Amino acid sequence: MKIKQVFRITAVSAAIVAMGMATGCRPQTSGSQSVGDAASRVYVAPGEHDEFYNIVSGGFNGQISVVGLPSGRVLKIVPVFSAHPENGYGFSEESKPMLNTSHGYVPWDDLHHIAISTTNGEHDARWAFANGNNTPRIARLNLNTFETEEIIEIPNSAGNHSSPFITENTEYVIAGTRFSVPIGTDEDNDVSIDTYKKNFRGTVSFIKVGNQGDMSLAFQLVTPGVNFDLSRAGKGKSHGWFFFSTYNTEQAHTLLEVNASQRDKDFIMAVNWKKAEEYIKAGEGNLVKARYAHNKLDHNTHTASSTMMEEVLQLDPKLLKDIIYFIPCPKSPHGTDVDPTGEYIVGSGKLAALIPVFSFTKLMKAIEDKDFEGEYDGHPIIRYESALHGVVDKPGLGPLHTEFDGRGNAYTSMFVSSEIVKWDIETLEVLDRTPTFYSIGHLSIPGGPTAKPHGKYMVAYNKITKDRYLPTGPELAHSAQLFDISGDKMQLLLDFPTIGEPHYAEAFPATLIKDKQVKIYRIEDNNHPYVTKGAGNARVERDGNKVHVYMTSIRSHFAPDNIEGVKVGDDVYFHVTNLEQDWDVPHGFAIKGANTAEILIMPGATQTLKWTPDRPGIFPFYCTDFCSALHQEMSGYLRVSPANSTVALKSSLGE
Ligand code: K7E
Ligand code: CUA
Repeated sequence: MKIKQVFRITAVSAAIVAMGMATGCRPQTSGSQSVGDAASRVYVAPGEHDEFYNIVSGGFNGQISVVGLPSGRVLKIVPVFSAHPENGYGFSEESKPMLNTSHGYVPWDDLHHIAISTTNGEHDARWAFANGNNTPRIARLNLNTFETEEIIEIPNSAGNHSSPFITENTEYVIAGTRFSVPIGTDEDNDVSIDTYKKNFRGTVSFIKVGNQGDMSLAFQLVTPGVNFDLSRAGKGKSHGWFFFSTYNTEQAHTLLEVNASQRDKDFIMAVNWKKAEEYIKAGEGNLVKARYAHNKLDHNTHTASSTMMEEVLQLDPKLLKDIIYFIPCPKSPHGTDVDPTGEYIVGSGKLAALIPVFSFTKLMKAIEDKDFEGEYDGHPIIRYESALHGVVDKPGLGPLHTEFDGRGNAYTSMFVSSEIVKWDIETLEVLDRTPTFYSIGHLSIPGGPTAKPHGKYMVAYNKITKDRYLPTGPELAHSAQLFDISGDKMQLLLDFPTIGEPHYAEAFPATLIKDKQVKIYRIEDNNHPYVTKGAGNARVERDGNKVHVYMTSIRSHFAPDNIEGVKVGDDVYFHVTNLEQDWDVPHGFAIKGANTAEILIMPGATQTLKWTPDRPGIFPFYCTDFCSALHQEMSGYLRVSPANSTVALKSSLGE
C-alpha cells in the first residue's frame, strides 16, 4: 500500500494519522539494540554462501531482486516488467516481445507480490510468479536461470494488485482486480463513471500452470464491483477453496478514502474453485471475446514470442450457485492469510482494532446449515459469529499482513503502530511485539505462506526509512529489517537497504535450487535463426535496406571486427552469438549512437541489437563486460556511407 494515501488528512483518517505520527514515525526507542551476538548470526564469512534465497519484489521499478539471507546481500536484479538497459532486456529484438500487451509494448510496471511454486503446499522453488499492477500481467521466472520466461496479460482486469497467489500444487496462479471496471466490449465500456454500481464488475482469474510452468488463462469469475486485496489459497483441509480480502464493498467511485470506509465490515470472499471446475466440466460458462497477450521465451532460440489471445471462459457465480460466499470482516481488510494447517483464515482489516480469525471447519458447517445473514449482490453472506474462531484483541494499529512460523505462531505487520505482533493461532493471545523502523508493510518468513514454514528468520519491509542510513537527498532507499524468530522473543539482527520499493518477498532454502543452476547454454542446442556457430561462419548479408551481421564473440574478439558498406538509413541487425562454453563469461555489445541499450549475451546464446545509423562515418563497437585481460581490445569498427554510396558490403577479421 502507498503511505501517501494513508497519510492524507481527512475526517476519516485524521485520527489514524495522529496515531501514526505518535507511534509509527517516531518510535520511542532508536532500534539500535542489535549488538553483540546478533552480528555473528548475520555474518556470512567471505567465500561462504547465504542459507536462503530471498526473492524480493521491486515495486515501482518493475523488477525482482534476489537477496541472500541472513546477510541481506543483493545477488541479482532480474528484469520482469521493466526494460533493463544493463542486459538489454526489453531492448534486444529477442526480448521485446516479452513486454508486449494488448496496448502494445509496455516497458514498465509496478510489481508487488511474489509467489514461489509449491507441491503439497511446500516450496519446490521451480518458479517464481509476480504481478504487474498497472497493465494487468503475471510473470513467471525460472529459478534455475533467474530469467523471466513467460508473461500473460489478464483481460477484464484493472489494477492487478490482488495477485499472484498460488494453490497448493501450483494448479493455478490467481489474480483479482483492484479496480472494478466495465467488462464488456470496448464500445460497451464507454459508460458514465457514475453508473459504477450498474456497470462495473470485479473479476478473479484462474491461470492454469502446466508441468513445464506454462501459463494459460483457464477461467474468470465475474464478481460484484468491489476492490480485491491480498488473498490466499486454502491448503490441507481447505484445499480447493480460495480466500480474497475485499474493500470498497460500498462500491464508491470517488473520494474512496472516505467513501470506501463507511461500512463497519467488508468481506472475505470465499471461493470454491473445485466447484467452478465442476461447472466447467459440465459445460457451463461463456466464452467471451477478450484481447490479451501471452508471451513466452523459447530457450532453444533464446527468443521470446508474443501471441494475442482472443477469448476467455467466464463464469457468473450469481447463476452458478455455491462458488462464492461472503464472510463479514472488519474493516477494509488488506490481507487474508491461511495458516499452515489450512484451518485458520486471518483477516487483517487495516482500519480495524482487532484481528478476526475464521475457522474453515466452522465455515463449512455454516455453509451446510445455510447459516446466512442475508445476501451481498446476490451472494450469500455467512453469519460472522458462525465462521469466527475468535479475535486477537488490541493487537496494535493498522494490521496488514500475517505470516506463520510453523510452530503455532502468527506474526502480523502493523502499519500504523509500526510494529510486528506475534500471537498464538489457537489461543489468540499476543505473545510478543517489536517495533519496526518505520511503518512496516509486508513481512516475510521463509516458507511463511506454505504448509511447512522454514521459520528461523523474518524480514520486515518498511515504507519509511528516515534516519536509518546515510542520507541521499530527498529520496532514500527503502529499508528491510531481519529478525531472528527462533526463540520466544523476536530479535532484530540487521537493517539492509533494498532495491526499488519492496512489497512482498518469499524466501526458501538455497539447497532447493543452488545445485540446479544453469551455467551455460549449449551452443549445439542454439536454434536461433541468426545463430553463427564458429567464427568461420561470421559474415554480413544485405536484404534490401536490412543488413544482417552474423557475429560471434569469444575472448577477446568479435568476428567480424571490420565492416564496410553499410549506408545511412539501413536497419542493421547485429546478431551476436557468444561462443563461450564457460560459466560466468558473458560478452556485451554496444555501438556508438545506438538509440537503445547494450545487449549482454550469455555463453552459448544469441542476442540481436538493431541499429539505424543516422550519419556517415566510422562507428566503433566494443564489448561492455570485462571478460579477460584483453577485454579493452575486444572492439571493432563499422563504416557508414551515404545512402547513395556504392561502397560494397564487406566484413573481415584480422586482415
Ligand atoms: Cu500491502 Cu501492494 Cu502487498 Cu505493499 S501491498 S505493503
Ligand atoms: Cu568480451 Cu569484454
